Amino acid sequence: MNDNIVALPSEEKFQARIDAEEKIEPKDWMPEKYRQNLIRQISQHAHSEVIGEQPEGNWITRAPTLERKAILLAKVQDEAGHGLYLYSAAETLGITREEMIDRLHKGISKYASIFNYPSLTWADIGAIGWLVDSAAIVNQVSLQNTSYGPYARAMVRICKEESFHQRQGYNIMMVLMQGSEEQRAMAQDSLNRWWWPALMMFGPHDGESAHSAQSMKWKIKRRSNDDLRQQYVDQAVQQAHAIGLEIPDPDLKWNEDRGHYDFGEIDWDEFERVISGDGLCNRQRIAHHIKAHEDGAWVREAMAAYDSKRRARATDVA
Ligand code: BYC
Repeated sequence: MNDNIVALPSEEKFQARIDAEEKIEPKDWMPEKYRQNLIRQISQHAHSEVIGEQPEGNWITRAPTLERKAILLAKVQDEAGHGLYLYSAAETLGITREEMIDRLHKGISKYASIFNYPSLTWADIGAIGWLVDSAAIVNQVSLQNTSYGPYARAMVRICKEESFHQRQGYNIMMVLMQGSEEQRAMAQDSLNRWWWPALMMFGPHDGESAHSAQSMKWKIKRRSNDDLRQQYVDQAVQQAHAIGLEIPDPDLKWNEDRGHYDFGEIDWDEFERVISGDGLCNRQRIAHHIKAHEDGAWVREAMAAYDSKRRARATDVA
């Protein structure tokens, strides 16, 4: 840290470190609002990874081949791992795992709206991998440069794994599009249902985003919601066309002047409904998580007992 920064009062010193692209680490001083905002975003990110296992897990027993089943199993396990890295990163900010889970169960803490839509067909597994993981990558590549060290470092590994997820999803769609009439129709139907929820993953328009201004100033977020969404649309449209899929948006049009696709308006009423708990699967997702958490209580208790015994033995030896 340079001498000029050391001489400033805490808040200004903190902002100067952010402006100088220094990473903030767990034991560093930070404004309470920075800490709370990070806990909010990282814990919601962690919940999204874990709840996202549900629509995908729905198809593990029905994957069309053993190879597809093995790939899907590995992907779902990766998502659980992402949840673990992110919960661990959030814990460095002074919140416990139990508190975060409790907030999820009480509906205080959100998770990505897209996981409140059902996975009805095998093609939906392709659409989730292709569209949802692509959206996650576009966002998370920018988060590799977020100002909080543990969050930034978690993102590096997560992005590598999401790239594999994206490819397996796109591969499912590609193979279906090379198949029978019914298979092509199934892939198109899936894109029709997941396209708009995928665009909602980037959050409200910049002007409506409650947290963006402060999060950008603190470099928690590095790019705006609309900016990331535009990048996503530009790349997804080309990927769809390459395998013969049509984007379900009559307003989609290449804009030569902007060098980007123009696209239609998201149904923001639907977005609001889903993030307020009234989507197609919200209740089912939370009920399932609560049951799995309760069923796993004995594992946590056994691990805690083992850990305290191990520590006691280590103290005896010392
Ligand atoms: N869904 O001020 P804003 C995955 C909320 S998982 C639900 O713009 P912010 C995968 C927002 O939380 C990857 N809620 O917020 C896993 C806020 O409400 P609160 C998921 C949303 O934080 C398994 C309010 O709306 N990725 O890929 O500045 C299988 C106002 O919004 C959503 C991440 O979590 C939404 N879509 O920006 C397969 C990325 N959008 O908190 C795949 C990390 C907004 O005040 N998160 N809200 O109650 C972020 O980058 C940011 O939090 C967001 C929102 C861009 C999502």
